Amino acid sequence: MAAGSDLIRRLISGDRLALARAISSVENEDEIAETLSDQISGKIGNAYRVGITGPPGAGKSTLASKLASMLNERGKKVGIIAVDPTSPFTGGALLGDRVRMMELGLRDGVFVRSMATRGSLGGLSKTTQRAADLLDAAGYQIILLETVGVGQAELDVAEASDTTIVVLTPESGDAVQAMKAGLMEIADLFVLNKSDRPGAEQSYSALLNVLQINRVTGSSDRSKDLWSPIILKTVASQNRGIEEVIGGVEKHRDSMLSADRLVQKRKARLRKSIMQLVEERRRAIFWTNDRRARLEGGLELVLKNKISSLQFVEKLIKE
Ligand SMILES: Nc1nc2c(ncn2[C@@H]2O[C@H](COP(=O)(O)OP(=O)(O)O)[C@@H](O)[C@H]2O)c(=O)[nH]1
Ligand SMILES: [Mg+2]
Repeated sequence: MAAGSDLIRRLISGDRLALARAISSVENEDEIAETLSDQISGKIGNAYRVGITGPPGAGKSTLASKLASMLNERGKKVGIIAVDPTSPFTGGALLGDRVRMMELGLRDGVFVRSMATRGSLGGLSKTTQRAADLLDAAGYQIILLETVGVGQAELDVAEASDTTIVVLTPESGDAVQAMKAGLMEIADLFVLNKSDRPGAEQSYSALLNVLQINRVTGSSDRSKDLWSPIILKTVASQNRGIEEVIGGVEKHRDSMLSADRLVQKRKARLRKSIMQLVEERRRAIFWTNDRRARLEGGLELVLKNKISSLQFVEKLIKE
């Protein structure tokens, strides 16, 4: 308990080591993790969260670091959380990229952190969100959440963002892949990175087409939004188009603010996280040693068809 409050006090005063420790604690779900999350409530809600997702190798980490640099030069404190097994922070990228990212993290006002991808699916988005909360409490104004857009867990993480950027490349089939992976539904901004590569124009047109079809047919929930996703071209490795991406995020934020969507989005996030907490708590309360023992005993009866699963559940709950 005391350890937790001391850590939070130091974290809020700008101690990076304390912040790193607190994130590890949340990541490992150790004994002070819940206390930490509890003690920062009231100190969060100031940061703007931007999800960056897309296929491996699209340039998400490169884009995140360029965005962070530029925002930092504009006087913002920026945090990057990468939930990506192929991310430079955890290996998989060229050494030069990794070194550049680490250098970025040494800057004052930029905090870089990768999260392990172990753990349950639901756990991943929960831990990411809690880590983002810690950065928020520590005064980071913009938090970039990088995830590989391949599965439900990653989509969940994207949901934890105020604005979601989907990064694609001119490599053939990306637009179609993105549709299949459900990325079209979550994107507020598309970034067509590696626009220095051949086929960039065709990919841009293809993507534009898909979006227009979506808009006309209203085939997604997006038709209810006042915001229509936009597409921007970048060459992240050459720092090209970065300013426009920041501008796009700001435009989306303003659009949400004016339509009161930001509050709704944050409420939805909060609702989910509170429900999740209730679930966890209920589960812990329910599964006493006694009930666990009775479960073991009951398995035999169900297996031998003496009682149905449902009947057994009723008994377990009632007694
Ligand atoms: N040609 C080109 N390469 C890029 C661009 N952006 C990033 N890269 C390179 O693409 C590779 C993968 O980038 P990375 O940011 O690690 O991708 P991630 O897996 O999506 O995070 C790295 O070697 C980058 O240097 C770009 O705009 N053009
Ligand atoms: Mg990466």
